[in-house]
Amino acid sequence: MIDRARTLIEAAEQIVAFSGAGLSAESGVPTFRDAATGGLWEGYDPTRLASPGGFAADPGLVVEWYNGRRRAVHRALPNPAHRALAARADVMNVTQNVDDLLDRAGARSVVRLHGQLALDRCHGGCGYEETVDLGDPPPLRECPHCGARLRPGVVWFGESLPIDAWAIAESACRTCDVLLVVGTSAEVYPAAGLIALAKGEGARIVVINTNPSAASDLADVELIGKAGEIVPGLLER
Ligand code: BV8
Ligand code: ZN
Repeated sequence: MIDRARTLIEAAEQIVAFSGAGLSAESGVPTFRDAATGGLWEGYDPTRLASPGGFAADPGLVVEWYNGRRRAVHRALPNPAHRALAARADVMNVTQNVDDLLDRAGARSVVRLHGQLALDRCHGGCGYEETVDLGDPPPLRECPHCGARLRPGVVWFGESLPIDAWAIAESACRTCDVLLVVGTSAEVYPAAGLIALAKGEGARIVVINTNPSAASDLADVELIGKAGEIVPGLLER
């Protein structure tokens, strides 16, 4: 199976790597579904916290939850899968992740469909945004421009994706020869729709995941295992 995947990759002109929380799991960053398990956030539903309604209901709790994730990302290190992806300048990274591990691994251009933890932006829509220190993230505060609240620069459930990132990702997935699907449950839309889109345009789908996922049915090759252990062998020249 690994050889079949490597053959597809070697024959490909254009390769896109579509990644989710499983890519960063071995770096110690809890996956999205785990983010609410294991201690502090036991019993909190991430899809509620990662939403405008959750923020309106308890903005302090939501900012605390994000700041806990920001500190976890700050402590984390890129793993061999981040480094293997970053080493292939010819592979376009389209990620659902909001951490900065691909950048820290040296990836030059990362297309972020769901925003990033390292930014705060105005929830009032005035356009103000500011980089935050993941190691010492600021508490809930007001926008210096318009007085509305600042919130993490991520895309919440019910919010639309950044237009330019989506356009780049969509056109790359339409034209790629191989789509690597790394560490995602492929349950969140519209991002997960990129897999069927690529397949429909003739791309070969190589899935790398520790478990079967909603991407399994679309896979030409499905490699069950850890991204940090599989991805380097797939991409090293
Ligand atoms: C929108 C940023 C409308 C925030 C995130 C009903 C049906 C279908 C769709 C919907 C529905 N109801 C609502 C919707 C739409 C909704 C949606 O899809 N909901 C899902 C839950 C059904 N989508 C939205 O709301 C989107 N916006 O639709 O807007 C609109 C349209 C126009 C105008 C205005 C509005 C916005 C979605 C973005 C939400 N934000 N993240 C934050 O991070 O806090 S999504 C969040 O979950 C993550 O970012 C990630 O993208 C996503 C999915 O998580 P994964 O990355 O896949 O991680 P997960 O934990 O699920 O899985 C990890 C995988 O890794 C597992 O498979 C595991 O086996 C594997 N793994 C683990 N370890 C390893 C590994 N694999 C390899 N190696 C390992 N070591
Ligand atoms: Zn503002």
